Amino acid sequence: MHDATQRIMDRVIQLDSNQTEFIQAVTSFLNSVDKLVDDIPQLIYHKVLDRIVEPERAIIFRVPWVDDDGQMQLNRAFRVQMNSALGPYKGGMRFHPSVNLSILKFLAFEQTFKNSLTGLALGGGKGGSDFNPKGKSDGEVMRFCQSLMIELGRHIGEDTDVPAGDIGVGGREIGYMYGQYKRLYNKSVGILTGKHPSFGGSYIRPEATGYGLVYLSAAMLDAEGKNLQDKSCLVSGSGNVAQFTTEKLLKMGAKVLTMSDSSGVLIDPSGIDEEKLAFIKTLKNVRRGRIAEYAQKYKEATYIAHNGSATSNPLWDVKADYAFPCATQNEINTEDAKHLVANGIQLVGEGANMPTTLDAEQILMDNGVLLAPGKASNAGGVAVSGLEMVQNSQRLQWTPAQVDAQLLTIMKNIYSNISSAAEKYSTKNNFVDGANIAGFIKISDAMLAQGYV
Ligand code: NDP
Ligand code: 2IT
Repeated sequence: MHDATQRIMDRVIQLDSNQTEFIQAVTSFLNSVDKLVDDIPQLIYHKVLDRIVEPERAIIFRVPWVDDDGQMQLNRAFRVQMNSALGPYKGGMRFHPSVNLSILKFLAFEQTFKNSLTGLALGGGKGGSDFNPKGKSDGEVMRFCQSLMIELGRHIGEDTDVPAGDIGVGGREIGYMYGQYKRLYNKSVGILTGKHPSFGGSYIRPEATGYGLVYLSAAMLDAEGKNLQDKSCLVSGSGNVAQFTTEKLLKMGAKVLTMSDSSGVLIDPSGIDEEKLAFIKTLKNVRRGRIAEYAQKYKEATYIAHNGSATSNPLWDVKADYAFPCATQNEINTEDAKHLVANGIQLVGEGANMPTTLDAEQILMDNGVLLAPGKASNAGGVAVSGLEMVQNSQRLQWTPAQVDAQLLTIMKNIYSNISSAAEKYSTKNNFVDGANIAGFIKISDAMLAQGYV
């Protein structure tokens, strides 16, 4: 890194030395934009960069709620409003016991550049709570969401900040939060995306992140004369992104060998087909069960429970052509990356946010693996959220085919923009640099024009 960039990095570390995930996200970003140091006047470079790593605002609040046994419970919740240069803050809410300010700042930071890449007028934000939805009844989740919205409601708005889903937050939670907002403010407006289509949700929003990941990966493969037909794929996770990534991979003629959850890994050499995927959807979305059940039903599959002390994940050691991490951050470490390379993996398409550690990323790229970074490859979800905002403003609802066609166009544009930025400022096929730089330039121009704010 040049001195000017290093100074920004040092300050982030000095201010928040315990925020490891945020520091990781900033390191990746600064390593890329450092390549612009000679292209942008120093003052502009410096003054935009030192602001861009600081959230415009971060709200922390308590969420009191009562469980089914009548006991009073308490959780901590957050909303990080990172950057509004391009439009209202936009990004999901995550409910998971690991949620803290570092994780939400990294997610809001990534979101800012991702949203820029979509080409829509969206700023970046992220929020969530350390609430653990696992094992909670619908009533408990509802009361928690209602209590959370009593405070969050005053900080959001259709032109201010528009949250959506992420880990642990899907249609059910969005519905409860939306219903409470309506009671509090007496307004039916698009203050959340990912709503059910019966009350303002966009068709294809549930599918969008997974479908978009496959669209962008297909575009990347196409440029190399490759495709998905008959190729074997590893998918991790079994939630929203993993399910619809698998669904689209199957539609494109690929074979999916693996899925997982936070308890363990599933390996099915005969392939997870449409019928088995339907079983997983019911298991995870309706019954909220564990993926281990799959191996009891389909005897051809093997289930391996996660071993807390293991240094690598067996899912990434299955021989396949392409890999799609769709669970959580840092799920591919250096050991996993070495396994992927040794097994001849050709593409890693990130459905999750920052699923690959910095060192693992380097190993993959040094070995010629095509790496589609999450801020580009999982942008389909927020892109269709942006389209949901447009539909809400118009008080119209587009057909699934109309939305899907726009999603495809957006993902192709993202591929084209990140590959041109990689060639212009870095090296061909360095899509990490391409995504960081293409996302940054647009925001930087906007921040500058608005008075370095
Ligand atoms: P879901 O809650 O629907 O699913 C998450 C999946 O990942 C589940 O299978 C879960 O297991 C597993 N998982 C979560 N945390 C861990 C962990 N610490 N270790 C191992 N497995 C874990 O979330 P999404 O599918 O929405 O999100 C997945 C990823 O995609 C996240 O990184 C998210 O930020 C990203 N993303 C999501 C978008 C969206 O539109 N939803 C858009 C763009 C990115 P279990 O079932 O046991 O909980
Ligand atoms: O990480 C993400 O892009 C999301 N969780 C989706 C955000 C959104 O506003 O749809």
